[in-house]
Amino acid sequence: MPLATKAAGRDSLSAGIQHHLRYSVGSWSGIPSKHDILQALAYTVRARLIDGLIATEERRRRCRAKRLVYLSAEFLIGQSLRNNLFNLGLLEEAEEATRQLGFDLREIADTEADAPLGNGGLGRLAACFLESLATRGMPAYGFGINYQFGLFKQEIDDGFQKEKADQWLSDNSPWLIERSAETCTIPLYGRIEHELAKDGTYNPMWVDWQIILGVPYDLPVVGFGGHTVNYLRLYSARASDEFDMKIFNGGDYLRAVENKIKMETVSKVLYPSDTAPAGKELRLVQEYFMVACALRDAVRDFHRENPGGSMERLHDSVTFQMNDTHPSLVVAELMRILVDEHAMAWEAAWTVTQAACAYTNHTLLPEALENWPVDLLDRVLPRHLQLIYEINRRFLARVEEKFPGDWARSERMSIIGESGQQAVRMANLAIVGSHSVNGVAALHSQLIKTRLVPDFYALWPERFNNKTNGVTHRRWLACCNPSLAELITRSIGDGWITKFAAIRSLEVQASEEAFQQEFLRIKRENKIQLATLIYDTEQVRVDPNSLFDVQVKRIHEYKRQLLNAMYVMHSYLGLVDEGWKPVVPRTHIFAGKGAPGYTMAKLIIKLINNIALIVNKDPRTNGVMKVVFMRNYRVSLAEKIIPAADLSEQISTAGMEASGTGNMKFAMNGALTIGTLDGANVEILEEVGADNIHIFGIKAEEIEVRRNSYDPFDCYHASRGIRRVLDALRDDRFCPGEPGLFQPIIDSLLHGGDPYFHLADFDSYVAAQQRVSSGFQNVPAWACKAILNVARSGKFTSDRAVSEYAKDIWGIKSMTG
Ligand code: 26Q
Repeated sequence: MPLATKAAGRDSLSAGIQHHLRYSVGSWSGIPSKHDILQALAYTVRARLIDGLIATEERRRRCRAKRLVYLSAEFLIGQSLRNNLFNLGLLEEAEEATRQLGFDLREIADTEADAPLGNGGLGRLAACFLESLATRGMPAYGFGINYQFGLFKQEIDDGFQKEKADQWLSDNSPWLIERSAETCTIPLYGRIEHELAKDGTYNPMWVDWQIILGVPYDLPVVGFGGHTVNYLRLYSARASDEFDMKIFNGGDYLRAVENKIKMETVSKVLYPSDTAPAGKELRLVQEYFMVACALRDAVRDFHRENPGGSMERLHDSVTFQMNDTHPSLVVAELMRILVDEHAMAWEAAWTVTQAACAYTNHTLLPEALENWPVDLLDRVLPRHLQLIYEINRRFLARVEEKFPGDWARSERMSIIGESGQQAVRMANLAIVGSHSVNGVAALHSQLIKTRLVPDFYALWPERFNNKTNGVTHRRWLACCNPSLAELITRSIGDGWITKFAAIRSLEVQASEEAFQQEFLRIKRENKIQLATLIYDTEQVRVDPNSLFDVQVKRIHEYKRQLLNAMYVMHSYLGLVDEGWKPVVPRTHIFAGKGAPGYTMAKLIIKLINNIALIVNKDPRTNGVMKVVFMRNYRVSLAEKIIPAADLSEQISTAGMEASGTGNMKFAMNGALTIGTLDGANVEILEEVGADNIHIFGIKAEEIEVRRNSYDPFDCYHASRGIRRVLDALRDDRFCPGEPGLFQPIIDSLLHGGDPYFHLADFDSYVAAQQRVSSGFQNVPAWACKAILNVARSGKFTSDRAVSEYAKDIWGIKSMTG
């Protein structure tokens, strides 16, 4: 019998749901649960996606189009149902179909668990890019790891963060399609046998390696309009049966099982830190596993599509984009494949590698750069270490040519660094092995050149470029804020959904009273919904008329949630001790996870929770202020919080936040930013204009200058406000039953030199907050500014970002015109 080739997806959604309720979910009697409906609807949508995948793949083959392989250790997908329905144009039909079954689509969609395969900004950026690339009809694919445990679930116990494993449906999600036939085999460990070839040349052999299997799972990524369905390919690690059988036949059954377990740990868990921690072997293996699987896939495709073709033109078929240094072993693995497996000459292989690879940097903190100890690499990937030495030898010869005798420079630029122990500097490897190095906001890209790697910039200025981040406005405005989306469409048509620059035509509405009224009504409605959620999850009653002041993001000292917390304490102490009357009532909303091993981040979470408890139970704060820490921040929670925000807190120490992307999401939903001149805030200021944003604080260059002479005690003595807050902390006013609990915070701020300049920026921050409060009193003026933020957020769509990458770096084109 021939294989079914008919597109399955043309039956109605209702028919599909009925079919899948019976045959996929196995529910045939009684009333199906919300979860049953979710599953059945997801399976119905999955069939449509598969039709799209097949059609897109055929189109790509026919065009022989160059493609992008986006390599990332993280893809923070969140929920999929609503966005898939939206992009397929099926939202209304799905609403009707679920209504007929007695359910509300919103409730069904809310039941879906997030796919938590990322820590924060970097992982979410990768997910936004895939959606924009599909919408633009680009042949672009994500490659990563199918972690069985994604980022931990955050519980709050007595104000402290507790981590719980989040076992999402890595092998049973309706969105994942297992592709066992494309399984690949990855060697690891082993040793090098130093041999000479017949002609006397050195011919090292990598022997005695172990094998891991990479089983791909594809998550379809549909673009708006449904014309293009690309995929994100996530690999699960499995033990090889063949390898097990060898041990097993040797009679050692238990060793065979142990080995299987060991191999399968490779894709077990996502590392929950968003800065590079001390080099852990498992993480290194993960990074190699992902890269090795992706390359095998690319090479196999190349041979399928260019039978007999020479790999010397590989870079005409594919570009490998490294999302930070996590996939930077791609440089060594590609060289190994070309030189060892395809017997290509070194120079030719190097030309291909550099032309095929590109690197995006996401951090300016030197301590967050990845370094892998040489001994560890030697044990796990001995052949790759050899290749890295050879890459480095040739590279340093170039440096010596250009800067003869400058040993200090060579030391700084060397791929192998010497600080305590010898280690491979992955950023240096990524820069040397790429034809493009980009930062993620204008300021960040500038600081890469002047502060992070000036020596590399001096050698290869043409390699460095900027690609300011963006977010998909379909998820972050159209889907998560449907009422505002509808108002926009009523006013300017629906062109903005695919051409977000068109959002600017809203500008003229900003000062129209009727439009302002509508805008404010929607904002208020979103705030009421969030207030209900806050009550349901945190049992705190908040007033939708108050100013919703929001800081939601990973908890980090450089992001300065502590500065915000200090302002909250300042307001509270002013109210209860000094009798200040606040200008407007505020609700201070926080959410975010701290890395499990990051003690200070976890103490800041505890501080915010203690402040919330004390402020919220004090009758003197009634009707004036509330503080909430919402637990378990994740994509789906962000989608509820952001549309309800009035004020977006983007207050990192200048020069430390590479870009930020939350800042963009808030602006497009009509929140005003209070922020430092850091990351993309600088560009948000440029776009929205100084009247429509609240900028404060020391600038990046000044921070650099002041770092040597800064004494936080000077600020303490000079500022009444700082003293009031720190003295209250010292006197345990925010931890009455837990004396000394927050001493480490005081120590860091005063005796530890306040490396993040909280005290230096405090007074300027308070002054900016005062401007915010008085601004909020003037309702029409505030609405006008908020609307202008929406209207002027056009630059910050990831559609623009991926088009710039496609043109300047990847050399890929739309297949849909
Ligand atoms: C590295 C080695 C070992 C274990 C973990 C890691 C690791 C994991 C995640 C290191 C860093 C990350 C994530 C970094 C991140 O999210 N950076 C953010 O990227 C955003 C997108 O460009 C920017 O907007 C943010 O400014 C940046 O902080």
